[in-house]
Amino acid sequence: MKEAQYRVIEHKSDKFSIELDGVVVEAVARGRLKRDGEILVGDFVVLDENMTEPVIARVAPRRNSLVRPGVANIDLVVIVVAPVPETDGFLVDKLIVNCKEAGIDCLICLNKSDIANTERERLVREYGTDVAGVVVTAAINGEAAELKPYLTGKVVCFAGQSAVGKSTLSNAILGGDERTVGELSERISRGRNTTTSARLLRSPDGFYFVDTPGFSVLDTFGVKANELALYYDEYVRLSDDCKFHPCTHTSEPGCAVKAAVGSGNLSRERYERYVKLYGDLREAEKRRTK
Ligand SMILES: Nc1nc2c(ncn2[C@@H]2O[C@H](COP(=O)(O)OP(=O)(O)OP(=O)(O)O)[C@@H](O)[C@H]2O)c(=O)[nH]1
Ligand SMILES: [Zn+2]
Repeated sequence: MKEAQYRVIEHKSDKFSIELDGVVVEAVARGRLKRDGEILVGDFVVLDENMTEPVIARVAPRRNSLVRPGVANIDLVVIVVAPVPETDGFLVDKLIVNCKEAGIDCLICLNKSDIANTERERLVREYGTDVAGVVVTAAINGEAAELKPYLTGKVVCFAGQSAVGKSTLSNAILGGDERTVGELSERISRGRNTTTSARLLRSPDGFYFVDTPGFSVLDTFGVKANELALYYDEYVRLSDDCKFHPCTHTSEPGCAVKAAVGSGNLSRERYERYVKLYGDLREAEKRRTK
């Protein structure tokens, strides 16, 4: 028989809340597994059959993980943007790079469509090939129907700048279920700065929401300058036609990416941000080697 794999949904001091088919059990770790980072929220674990109490014996291999706070096996990062506050394109660009580097799908959610809903086309044009989708929501009115189908059965994490509506959106999606609502009000009241551990909230529709205090997928931004272009699908596709191999698509002559930007086939704004990010990464690398 296949061993039962429990999902770690919360970690408090030396106790892990682990879940299987909606039933939550408290378990402890022994020995090496007690060390920081050995067991993360989102991990799948197997219990020690020889113990009468639930003791975690093993952690299943992770598909991916993020740090600070540690979460494993995330399926989808929802990058939330809105008409207000004005979108920080660098943040969106970096979030996408980070998701790709970590091997996590992401999608863009344009929230507050009740205020304005004119950006979808631009977002599809800029990011269409790099994300699983671009959806539109009005969380304040509970409108999240476009987003929901992407979440089913997944472990989902919301990211994006302050005040775009991440909390409102998660309430709109998780709301309605008493157990979850109770957890949510606790979530809102607990001090956001007093704890650094993440936890998973299970939604009635069968997905898991990564609830974290001050979560920032950005904390791990550590790609190399000359690898940055590998995280832009269209640049990878065009690079065969560049004169130089490899081409950073910045100052090389005969660059197919630059040509596509010039002819309007690629977003100039995103390209200009790429050049800036590339330059910043180069600078940081130079400073480190000095
Ligand atoms: N008009 C409109 N306002 C919204 C919508 N969603 C959220 N808001 C408002 O935007 C403000 C910020 O919403 P939050 O959900 O707190 O945003 P957040 O992204 O969680 O912000 P941080 O916690 O700072 O990261 C609140 O005043 C919300 O009422 C929406 O769909 N339409
Ligand atoms: Zn090039």
